[in-house]
Amino acid sequence: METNFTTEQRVIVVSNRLPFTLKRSGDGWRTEKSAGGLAVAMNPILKQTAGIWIGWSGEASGIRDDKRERLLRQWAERERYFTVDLPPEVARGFYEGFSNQALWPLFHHFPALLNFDPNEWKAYVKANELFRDVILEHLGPNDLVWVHDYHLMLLPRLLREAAPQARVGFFLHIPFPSSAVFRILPRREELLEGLLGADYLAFHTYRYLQHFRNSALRLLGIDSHMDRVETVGRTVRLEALPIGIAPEQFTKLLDEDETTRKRLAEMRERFRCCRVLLAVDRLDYTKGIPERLRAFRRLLSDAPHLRGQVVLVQVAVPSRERIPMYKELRQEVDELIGQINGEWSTPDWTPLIYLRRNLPRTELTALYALADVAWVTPLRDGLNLVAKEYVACHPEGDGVLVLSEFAGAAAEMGEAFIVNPYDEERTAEAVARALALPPEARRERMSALYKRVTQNNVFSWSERFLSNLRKAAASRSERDSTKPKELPVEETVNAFGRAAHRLLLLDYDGTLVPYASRPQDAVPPAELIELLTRLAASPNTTVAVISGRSRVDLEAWFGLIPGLWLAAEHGAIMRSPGSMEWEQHPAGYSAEWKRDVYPVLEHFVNRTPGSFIEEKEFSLVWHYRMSVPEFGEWLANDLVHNLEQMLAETNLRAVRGQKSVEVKLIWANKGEVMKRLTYACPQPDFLLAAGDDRTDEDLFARLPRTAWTIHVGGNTSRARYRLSGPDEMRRLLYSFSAQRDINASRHVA
Ligand code: ADQ
Repeated sequence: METNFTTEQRVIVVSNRLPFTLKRSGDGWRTEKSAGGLAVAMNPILKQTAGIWIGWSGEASGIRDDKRERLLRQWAERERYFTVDLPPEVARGFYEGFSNQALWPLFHHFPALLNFDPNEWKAYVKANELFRDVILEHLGPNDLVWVHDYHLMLLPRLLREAAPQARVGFFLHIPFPSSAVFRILPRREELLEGLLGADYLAFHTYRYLQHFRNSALRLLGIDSHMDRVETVGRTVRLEALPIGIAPEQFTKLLDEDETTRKRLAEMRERFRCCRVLLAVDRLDYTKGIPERLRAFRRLLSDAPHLRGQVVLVQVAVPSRERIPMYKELRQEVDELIGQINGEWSTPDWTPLIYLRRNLPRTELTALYALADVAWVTPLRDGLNLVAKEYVACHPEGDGVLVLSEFAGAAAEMGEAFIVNPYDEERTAEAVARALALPPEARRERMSALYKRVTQNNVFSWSERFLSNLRKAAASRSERDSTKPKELPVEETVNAFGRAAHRLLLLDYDGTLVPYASRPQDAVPPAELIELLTRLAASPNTTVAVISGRSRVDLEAWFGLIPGLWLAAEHGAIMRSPGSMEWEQHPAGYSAEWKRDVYPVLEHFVNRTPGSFIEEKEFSLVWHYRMSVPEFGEWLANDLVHNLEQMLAETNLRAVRGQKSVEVKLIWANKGEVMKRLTYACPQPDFLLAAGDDRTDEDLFARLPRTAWTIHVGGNTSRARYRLSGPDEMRRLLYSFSAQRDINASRHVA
């Protein structure tokens, strides 16, 4: 399969294990190959981009000798595989500990099996740091770093901190659990933050992506969109991208390999009397092996006509055998198989054939091709490659796939018989139906699956991942050069001090004070009133508070400050210093529209507990700050969408604010205010505007590039500078007022 990677961007693949494992043999060492699907996908990329693979050797004895070093050097020179050396204690805590006894069970929704040990967490952190160190030894400025899986969730952030310009993508091969389960995990925040260090994060399914977004919102308070998360100053791209297989690895064997063809013919002969059901798994509790065996027992008992006519071949490769749970599972499976065969076998028929070992690819392919039904029913699985491998071995469209709804693969394999593996009775029924399916119906389902499996293969998967990573990293670099820079406070204060005419345009909520749950609770503290009073009294200084607030609020809070300009409702009305009158925008105004819009918002209030409507003179606002976050976000999108259609061709617009949707008149925007103030302060040589949300962007857009435009908070903005929050903003204003005092005292002296 041809891929079209450009050679200038080298790919660094990073995964817990390399395609090679180091094994002790006598007093020496040998290399064992693991023919995992990942190597098949990554090797062509490495070849084409002259890339490298970084991972752990899988060897934890702690013995370091010359022979070992020599072998590892060979890996590096011949294959470009570089090892991360994990000391035995780190390796154990990291791999058998936190990765496989905390992350693995919890991410597969088995919270009762979670076994958290703080020392193992420390080992996990340490191992991720050791991976980072090896990557940094190799990292070049153009490289694309592709990190794989749950063992390395801290790595993106560790890399970002050490090499801020690094282009980092992360793929999670296992499910991302629902936020209700994820929150059980100790150190959950660190893991989320670890992932958010990447430029691009991909999961097998939209459901996992959605779970990740919910967790980021609920645990870190970070909002996101379906395709991206905005973190402080950076965008992390998100995508659902199910992995594929390399179908030719199987089809080629069936078409051309003598051993495979011979084995298939032999097995066909051997199983002439029977229909064959096939299950292939790693011996893991997530794969639902005991559940399958019990469903098979039920099938034999409920469908007597199948006795003597059907065989289940269960292939299970032992894994993680040092973890007690896995030993117990092995025993349980052994016992169940003994029971079933003991109960149902006859002298010339054995219902269950159990192969507990790794099979050569030729043998596995022959089995896939032989089987009438593949029985793939994990209790939970990131994706499940076995389902796709089985389909690849049925190009003629025979064979049926029975697939668990809890395998990620179910999201794209709708033509399978989808079952709930916890429902023994219906699973057995589904298998019986699959066996009885007429050839035409089988072909219809299988050919649709075959087409998809061959099209969405592992090569198109990796190509798409890298192309998205490239784009995500490129748009970050572009934004790095245009995004607001940290405000140079001293320089700003000096410029303020030197200026002859100053104009300060200040937003209120989120800029001068933090947001409160209800708008009426964000009352300005006394020191803010005092600060604004001092600033507005400075000679040659015009200060305006420009807010989305109603005139009632602004008047009550700031009405008595001499010299202060007020603009309410985003500039729909303004009050000049000394005047008691508010001036309306010349466009004129009618409130008729509220009659139509109010009921729409009310409908949303009824659907969203904790949300409410705020009515202002010139606008209506739906606030959802106190409602369940993701529900509010979701409805807000829905509301804006509804309103956009309803308000098309009127002079009203629906605008998303901070946890609010506001319907207001087009001309009521902060940019308009500038016209009036330019008249009051014709040629300021110090012009500063500060704000935190989208409505402030209108104002920033109107100002000359030389203005000190400040975005308060961590979002994207067209402002030149940023400050992190209202505290920093007020500190800046204090420094301005202190300058004024210094200047005044100099003047007196
Ligand atoms: P795994 O949990 O390993 O992978 P799976 O996707 O089923 O699960 O892959 C297993 C692989 O091992 C298959 O390629 C299969 O052919 C092979 N295999 C299994 N038993 C075998 C045996 N006895 N002999 C030889 N080969 C055997 C993790 C996630 C999955 C996700 C993959 C890829 O848990 O959900 O699909 O990564 O992202």
